[in-house]
Amino acid sequence: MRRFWALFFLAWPIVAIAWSWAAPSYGWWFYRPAQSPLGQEIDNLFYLILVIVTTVFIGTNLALFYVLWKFSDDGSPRKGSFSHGSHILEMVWTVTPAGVLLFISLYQMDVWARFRMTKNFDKEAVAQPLAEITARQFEWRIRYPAPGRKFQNKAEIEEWLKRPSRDDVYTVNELHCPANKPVLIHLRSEDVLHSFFIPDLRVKQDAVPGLVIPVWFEASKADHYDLICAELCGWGHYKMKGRISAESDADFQTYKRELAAKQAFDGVPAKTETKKEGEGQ
Ligand SMILES: [Cu+2]
Repeated sequence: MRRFWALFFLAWPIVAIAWSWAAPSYGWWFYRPAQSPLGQEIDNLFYLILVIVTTVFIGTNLALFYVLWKFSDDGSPRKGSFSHGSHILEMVWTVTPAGVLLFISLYQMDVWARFRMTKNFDKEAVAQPLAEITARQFEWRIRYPAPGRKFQNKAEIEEWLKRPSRDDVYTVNELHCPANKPVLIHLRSEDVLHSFFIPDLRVKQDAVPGLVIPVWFEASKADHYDLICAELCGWGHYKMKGRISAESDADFQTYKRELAAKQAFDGVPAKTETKKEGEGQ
């Protein structure tokens, strides 16, 4: 029994490693590898941090095991020794974690800058934004510029963000985009804080009332991706779910044209059909 605590602390790293080893084959890991180039780099950062904390965790537990095993009370009379601390030891375990944190913060700067800093965004994506997305309780409202519309300059985009155009195309919860190239959306919120989250692409950005936030992402291949809200935004937060359909550029243009035609449909059948009806009478 006197060895119990030593074995107890030895068991945890073993359990953790065995668990982590088995997890991917049971589907208890990321449910899908990142489906975007930047997402893969974010995963690499995650794995780097995982390796660091695993090393520290195993090292700490082994040290704990050693001390508990070696110095547990075996009944023999021994005199305790009292320590008032060690300056060197204090320095080592303060400077080492500080160094590790500094390394991580410098190492991730490049990925962060590419994801967040507007000056690094893809120029083409910035010049022709895909859509404006307005989060509200509890849906994603999407506004595309008219099919074929090309923005001439930044001022025109700002104007478009301030005032909707008559030929804009609207939809809800179903965002289509071209695959294999960076696209940019302008994110806003109509009511409370929401969070625009595409887990497969490792993209997450808060939608903040009063702000218009540019967010870019790139889907590596034509596929469907979940779009969910990652900020508890009210009773219906759980159902604030959309879908991203990444497709070929041509398919995307067709989709937008069809959506625009559906929206412009006023209930009167097209001219040729009207004529036929007239002929029948
Ligand atoms: Cu929400």
